[in-house]
Amino acid sequence: MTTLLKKLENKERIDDELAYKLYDLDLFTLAKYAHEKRFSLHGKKVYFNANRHINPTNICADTCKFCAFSAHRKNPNPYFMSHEEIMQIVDETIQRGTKEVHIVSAHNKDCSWQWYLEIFKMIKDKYPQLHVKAMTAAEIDFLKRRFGLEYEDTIEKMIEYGVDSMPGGGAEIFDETVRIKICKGKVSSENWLKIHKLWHKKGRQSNATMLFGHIEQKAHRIDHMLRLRRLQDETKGFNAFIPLVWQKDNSFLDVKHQLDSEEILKTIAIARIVLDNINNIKAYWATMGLNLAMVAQEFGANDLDGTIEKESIQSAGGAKSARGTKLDTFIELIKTSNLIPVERDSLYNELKVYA
Ligand code: V47
Repeated sequence: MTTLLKKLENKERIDDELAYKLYDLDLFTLAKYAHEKRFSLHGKKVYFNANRHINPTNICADTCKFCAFSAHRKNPNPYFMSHEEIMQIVDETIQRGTKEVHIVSAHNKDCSWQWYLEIFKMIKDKYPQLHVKAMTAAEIDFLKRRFGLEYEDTIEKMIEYGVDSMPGGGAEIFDETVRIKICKGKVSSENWLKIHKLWHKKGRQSNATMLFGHIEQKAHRIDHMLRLRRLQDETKGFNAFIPLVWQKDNSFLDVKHQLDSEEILKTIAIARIVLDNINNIKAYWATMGLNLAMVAQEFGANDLDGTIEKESIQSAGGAKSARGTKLDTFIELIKTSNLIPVERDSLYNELKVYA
């Protein structure tokens, strides 16, 4: 433990072996070092963006046990939006000042690659300034399994048709023994990382998530972060790390507990310490609530994600996030916490500092 504390004190990288000991430290020791790092990168700034989530379909060929969003017997409301419906959402959200659409679909066998490309093009032709964050590595892998599309070709087309950045979804937990129990058949960890690497090699940026608080052990979370750290050392393509607190309602996992705040904050602090090469740690308010996401800003996080407007994935699992948050709410909360609100774009360029 003394070696670990010495390294933390000296601001040295925590090597792989020592990283597995981080959860043995108490929350406030972790917070001290995580906050130091957060402060050195971002000072008192807390970032957020004006975004809109769009989930065009919930009909899924995969059967992830943690998921409450996909249409199944606990959520028997299958839907598949038309391009016109999606464009109507985009037209409306633009009026409200949205700068990013975050488009994630379930793995629908009837959804052709052409269908995806057409909607990206429609959005970009009409609103060239709107940032399109779309296509998780899990969706790219599904296109390969369903239609035999090679990752490289899919990525080329994403760029050609206007996708600006990739979201971090589908990472879940990289450990293969856990993965087989919670999302057997979906993109493998190796391929998730490979797809992001290919995207980064094109000079593009993406995010990385980690779904935690289900059946995984603490060591699996550390392993997950270390695999991301290794890729980031190589490519520098990840903008943000987003630890997603698993929401347990309507799932097919036999887990009754929901993580407590201490464990969530510890995980955020550890992420800030281990992922010394990823600039931004999001406290995703949709999975931990706005209040805890604000507290997390003192435990290593520097971002709240965005307004979202309509949230369907986590709210299906019980989160109180279905209707998004107002930009003014972020600003007020951050100001009253004696921190500095900063509206950013999707690539973390500052748009407005509310000094
Ligand atoms: O990959 C599914 C997760 C992810 C549940 O890149 C659940 O900026 C909690 O990736 N409880 C999709 N999580 C969302 C996602 C995301 C969200 C915000 C920002 C970004 C970004 C990416 O949602 C899935 C899965 O890991 N998820 N079900 C659930 N019950």
